[in-house]
Amino acid sequence: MKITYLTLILFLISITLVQGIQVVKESPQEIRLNEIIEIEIHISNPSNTEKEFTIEEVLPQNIEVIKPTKVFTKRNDGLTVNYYEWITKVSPNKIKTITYKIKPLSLGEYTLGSTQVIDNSNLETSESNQITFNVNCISNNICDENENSITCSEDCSAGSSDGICDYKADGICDPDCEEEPDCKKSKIKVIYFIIPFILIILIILLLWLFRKKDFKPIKKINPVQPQKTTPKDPLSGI
Ligand SMILES: [Ca+2]
Ligand SMILES: [Ca+2]
Repeated sequence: MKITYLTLILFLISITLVQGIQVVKESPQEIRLNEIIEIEIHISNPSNTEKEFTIEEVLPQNIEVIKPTKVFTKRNDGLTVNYYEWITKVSPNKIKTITYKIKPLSLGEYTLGSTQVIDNSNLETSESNQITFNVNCISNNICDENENSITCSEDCSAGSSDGICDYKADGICDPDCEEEPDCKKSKIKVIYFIIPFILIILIILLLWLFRKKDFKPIKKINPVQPQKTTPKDPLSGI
């Protein structure tokens, strides 16, 4: 009996999940700097009635909005964030796609959090997947200040001075690492050279000091002047 009830509950849950709206977000995985990226949000309405949704998409920092140009602002975890909002209707058993365009202003990885989709008929909220994409450099054969071996592998070789520590034993001492297998060896070599050098200098210094002490100039002793004696008159005592 218990098994029957459990099966029924699981069946109802599965119906609810299937009946729930699906929100899927997608974008290209990488673009070049100064390019515009288009993001698509697909909303499916599996029910037999038309539904109206409010869609909220929080935008990442360091971007320029391209289309639509109108953004809203709110406080989120102490930060002021920009977001898009759309109110749209989706026909029964249909999928609607909403697109927007932004222009990332810096190199590196961007993350777009989940899109919030609220069913206005019952205020149930659905969330999309998160997505990430990379903004790569425009190669000019120079490892520029804002570039590194991750964002611009064409210009910045691994192990170079680019602000990223490439910790690996590849025969290159990366100057960005505090410790690195290839840097340790060279440090040990320097120590082996410096310590004997300092010891030799100390020995020479000590020898010089001792020598200086042993050869102190002898104080001049005034020679004893012979006392002048007046010759006695041999007849004086008589
Ligand atoms: Ca460059
Ligand atoms: Ca480096």
